[in-house]
Amino acid sequence: MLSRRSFLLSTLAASTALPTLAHSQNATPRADDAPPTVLRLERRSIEVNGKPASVFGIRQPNGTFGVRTEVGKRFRVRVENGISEPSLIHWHGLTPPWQQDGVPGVSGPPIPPGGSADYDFPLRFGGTYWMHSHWGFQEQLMMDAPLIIRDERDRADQQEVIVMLGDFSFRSPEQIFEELRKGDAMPPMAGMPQATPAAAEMKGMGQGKEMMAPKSGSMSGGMPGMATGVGKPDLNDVKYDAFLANDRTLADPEVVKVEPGGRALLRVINSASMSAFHVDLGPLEGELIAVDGFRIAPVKARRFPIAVAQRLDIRLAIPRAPAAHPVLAKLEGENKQTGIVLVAGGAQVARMPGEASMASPALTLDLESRLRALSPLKPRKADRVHTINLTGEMTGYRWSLNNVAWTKGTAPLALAKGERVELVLINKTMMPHPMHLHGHEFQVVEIDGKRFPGAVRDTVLVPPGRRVVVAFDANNPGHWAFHCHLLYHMEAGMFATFRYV
Ligand SMILES: [Cu+2]
Repeated sequence: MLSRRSFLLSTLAASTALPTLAHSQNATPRADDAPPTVLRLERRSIEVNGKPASVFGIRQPNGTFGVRTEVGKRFRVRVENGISEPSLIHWHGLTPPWQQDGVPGVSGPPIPPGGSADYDFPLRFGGTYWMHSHWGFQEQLMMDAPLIIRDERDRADQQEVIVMLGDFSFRSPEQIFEELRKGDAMPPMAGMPQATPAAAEMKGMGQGKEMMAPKSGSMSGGMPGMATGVGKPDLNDVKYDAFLANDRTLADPEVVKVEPGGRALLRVINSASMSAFHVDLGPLEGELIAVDGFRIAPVKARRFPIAVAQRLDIRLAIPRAPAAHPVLAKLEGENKQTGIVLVAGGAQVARMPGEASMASPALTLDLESRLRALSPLKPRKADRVHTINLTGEMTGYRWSLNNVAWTKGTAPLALAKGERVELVLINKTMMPHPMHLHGHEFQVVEIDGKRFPGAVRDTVLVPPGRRVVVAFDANNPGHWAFHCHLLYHMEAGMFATFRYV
C-alpha cells in the first residue's frame, strides 16, 4: 500500500539529489506550511447524446477540475481515491522525482480505494499540462483533468480558455479492448482500407518510407501523398459514440463569453484515449505559441493538428464585431467533429452539426517539421542512441516496441545520468503512434533524415513509415515510462521503461 510516509520519504530522498528543490525550499519556506491542494478521484454523471453516462473525474473539494498554479511554486497535492477501485494519477509533462510520476508498477503502487497519496515537488516551467490515471482503462472513462501552470506568457488582458478533447463510448473499455483483440471492432470506414491487406503490403516494403511518406504540403485538401491506395494509414480503430469538448458534444456545446476586440489564449488538451484532431478556428487566424507547454517560434494558421496527449497554446485576437466563433476539433480521417463556441458581444450561436461536410485528412508531420523551439537544448553530440522500432499488427491487436510487448519482467532500457540521449523512432506499422516520454522534456531533432532544431515537447506523433528522432538530457534519474499514448496500444504492450540512477 502506498502510504503517505513512503511518499514523504521519497520526496526527502529526492531533495538531497536535486539542488533546485533545496534552493526552492529555502527561498519560500512558508509555502510548505500551506495545506496541499486536495484532488478527489470520483465517479460522476454526465449526459452524452441525451443519455446519462457514468464517468470519472478529478476535482478539488470546491468543484474545480484539476489544478491551476504558477511556475516557481511547489506542486503540493494530496490525491484522495474516492472510487471503488485502485487508481494512480500521472502528471503528464511534468518532471517530478520518479516516485511521484504516477505509473503503477513503475513509479509505485496504486492508491487503494479510500486511500490517499501526497505529492510535493518544484514546478520548473509553466504551460499547459494535464493529469490522468495510468491505471487500467480509467483514462477512457475520463479520469483526467487540466494541469495549468501560469507563467510570464499569461497576460492580464488575455482570457484563458481551456478546451479538453475526448472520445466517448457507451461500451466499457474492457469490452472495446476485447473486441479489438478479437478483431471485430474495426469499423468499415469510408475510404479507409482494412488493416490486413495493407499490413501485408507493408511487410514487403522494408521501412516502407518511400512508399508511404507524405511528400508534400498542406494539411487541407485530402491526404497528401496518400491518395494512391497503397500505404494509407489505419486510423480510428475504435468506433466511438461521441467526441467531447469539455464534457459536451456540439448538440449542446460549451459557450464561452469573450471580449469583442480582446485577446484569448486557447489551451487545447487532447485527452482522448485514441483520437487525433485538427483544431479548426474557421475564419479566425490563431497564433500557436507553445506545444506541450513549451514555447515555439509563433506559427499563424487557422488549423492545427493535435495528436493524442498533446497540447496547443493558441493566441487569438477576437474581432471587434459581435460574433460567434466556433473552435472545432475535427477527427482525423473522418467527418466527426466536436468543439466549443466563443461568443463576442450579443451574437447568436448557431447550431453546429456533429458531422462536417467532408472527412478530415490524417495528421501529418508538416507542422511538426516547421516548429522551432524558442529554448532549444544546447547543441551536443548524443552520448547514447536508442533505435526504437514501433512494431505490431492488427491481427490479435498486438502492439510492441522493438517487437517486445512489455510485461513487468521486461528489462528497462539503459542510459546514464548526464548523457545526451537520442531516441530514433521508426514506425513499422500502418497506424500513427503518439510517443510519450515520462519525466523529461525532449526536442524533436530529425524527421526522415533531415536534422533541425524542432519543438521541445513530451509527446511526438510518428505516422506510419516515418522516422522521428528526439533528444533529451538524462537529468532526472529514476525509473521512467516511455510508451505509445493510444490507450489500447499501450495496454497491448507498446510500452518500455528507462532506468538510471
Ligand atoms: Cu500506438
